[in-house]
Amino acid sequence: MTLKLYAHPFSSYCQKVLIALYENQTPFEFRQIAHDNPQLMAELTALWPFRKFPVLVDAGRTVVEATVIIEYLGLYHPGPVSLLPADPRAALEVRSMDRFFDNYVSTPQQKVVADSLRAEHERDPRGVADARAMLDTAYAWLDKTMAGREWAAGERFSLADCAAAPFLFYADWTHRIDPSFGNVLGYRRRLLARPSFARAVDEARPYRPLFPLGAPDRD
Ligand SMILES: N[C@@H](CCC(=O)N[C@@H](CS)C(=O)NCC(=O)O)C(=O)O
Repeated sequence: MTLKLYAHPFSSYCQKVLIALYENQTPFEFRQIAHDNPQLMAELTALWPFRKFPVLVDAGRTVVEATVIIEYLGLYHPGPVSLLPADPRAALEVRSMDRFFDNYVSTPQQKVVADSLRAEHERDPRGVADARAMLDTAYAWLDKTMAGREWAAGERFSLADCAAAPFLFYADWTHRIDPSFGNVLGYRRRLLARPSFARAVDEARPYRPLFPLGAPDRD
């Protein structure tokens, strides 16, 4: 039975999983999230009442959380590109970098964007300032960490790079990466050149007008 992915092409967490699927050319049915499609939204709500996406369905089994979905694909639908090293110690470094990108790049980036969608009287300036400060700290830490590394956990493209690609992509749109962080910017460029991510970026182009802070004319 075909894998079903409930996702949207413009969503960063969905792109994280799409990269893994594209790396291995894994076939799947794209169930595209559309808030004006009540049937689809009811399906999503029944699968995962938090209505967060991506959600993967494999022969009646529901798998949630982008990281877990990617690990699940590696276990149940493996392809030629392994995104988690077999050596548990090397895998720990990959997971550690994956957590960094989720918690210290994506979370503050989403905070800034979500706040911009709120009505003026519901905004949280202190929370946004903290989120921007966290992004600055993350860029500085990553710049040091990436010195001499091609990919997030070293020489091989991994789960951590699936996270880094969309999160650094949108983080730079949201809170510009300072030009002094050459290692981060070079890494972001390598990610954009990776065919799996380039495909996800291209598929999301039509939705750029939806970016609430205004999509820059680049990338
Ligand atoms: N922790 C989740 C986060 C998923 C997430 O935040 N997805 C966003 C799209 S990028 C979403 O569902 N937004 C809709 C909402 O929050 O209602 C994961 O790792 O998959």
